[in-house]
Amino acid sequence: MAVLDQLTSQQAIDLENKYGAHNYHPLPVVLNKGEGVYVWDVEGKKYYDFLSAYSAVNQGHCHPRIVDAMIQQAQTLTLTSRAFHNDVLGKFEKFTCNFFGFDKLLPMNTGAEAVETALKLCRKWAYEVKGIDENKAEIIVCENNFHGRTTTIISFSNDPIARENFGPYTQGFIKVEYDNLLALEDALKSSPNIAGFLVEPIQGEAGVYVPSGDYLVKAKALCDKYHVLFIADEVQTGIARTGRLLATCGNCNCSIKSCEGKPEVKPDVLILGKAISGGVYPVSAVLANNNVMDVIKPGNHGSTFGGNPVAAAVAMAALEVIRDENLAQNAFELGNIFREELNKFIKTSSIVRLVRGKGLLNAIVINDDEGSNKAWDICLALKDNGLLAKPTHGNIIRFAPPLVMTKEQLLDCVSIIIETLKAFEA
Ligand code: IF1
Repeated sequence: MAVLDQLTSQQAIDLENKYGAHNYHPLPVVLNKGEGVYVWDVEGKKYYDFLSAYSAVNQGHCHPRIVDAMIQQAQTLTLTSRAFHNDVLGKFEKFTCNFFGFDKLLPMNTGAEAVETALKLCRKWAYEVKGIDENKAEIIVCENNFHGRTTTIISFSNDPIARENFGPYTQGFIKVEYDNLLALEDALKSSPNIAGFLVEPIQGEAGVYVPSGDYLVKAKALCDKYHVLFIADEVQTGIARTGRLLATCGNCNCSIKSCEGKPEVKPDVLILGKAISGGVYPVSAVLANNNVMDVIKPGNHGSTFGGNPVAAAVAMAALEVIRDENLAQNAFELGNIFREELNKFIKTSSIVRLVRGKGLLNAIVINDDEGSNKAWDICLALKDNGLLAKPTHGNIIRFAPPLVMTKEQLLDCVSIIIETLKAFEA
């Protein structure tokens, strides 16, 4: 069989099982087309995508403006490496720095690479600016974090599945309870060698945990007090997903109504990925002001594809779509409707404990113990009913549709979700 012959779903799954590493357990659906909020499987069944490739497809599948930008650049110049300049990278760096309000940007490809970049930047700043003794830098992270899958990143994970048998582990990290300012201040006081605090503004993979309203603002103030870098991992929460351009919403240049009057937290280091490219191409970036970013000198860090012309062109188009289609405001408004409708259902439901989230990053907690398969079974039933979602941990189902969804489509999805959940009521 020629590899490109049209496969049935089962044939596609069988190929992956035989020839692919088994590093995922996907829902049994095989997609071959995406457009806006919809995806189709190889048998032609249409679904609402309620995962958005883990918030990478905020602008909707195959957004024409982003795809066109990719095609134009791909037909012109795809990769120069950073051994030479090209005529797109500087434009991307300027556009994105102005978009988010920072002096400089270091371009990478994946979220994990950007997190690793931020950790290296923080350590170098600690030795060369803060004056911490060599090889003594400590970075504070949160329990139940998810920041990617490199050896260093899983070294400070407490998820056994992500961490087991990948040792020896990288040192120099202190874990504190998420959303606990006392624990954070104790850690900040514990040593003169604290370099940074790496935090997700909402803990996505842990189950969409939204911290207390003043947590991020007060955590940043504590970092300033102890001369420690506040590093925001907005790979999943950024790019309008939570109803604001950034979940930390720090002095960016947006004019989004939903940002008015909200506390501003300006990270010292901002980590972006996923939807910075609209899910069209791997792009990530670390942004900081000169007092931090200027510790990086030629040869200190980089990557073959980091900041390549296609990535730069795609990312500018993807960010323009976020701005021009007002997607943060749409996420803000639709997110409120989503939680309001689910809360009405939860009042009389025995199967759902609660709904939580911000903007269009939400999750429901199924009223069953963590180890049960009920969340998985519900996602299988949602699939049969035309909506794709997947559990995060145990009994939590994440709901994160593309931000281009209309109110009518959202209400249609709410009724699919509620009708599906009703079938599991005791
Ligand atoms: C998987 C979820 C997991 C991230 C944050 C960095 C990264 C991610 C806050 C790394 C990536 C992805 C990875 C993917 C599933 C998904 C995910 F939380 F989004 F659901 F795993 F926890 N910071 N999240 O969420 O970015 O290197 O993947 O580009 O690895 O299974 P990446």
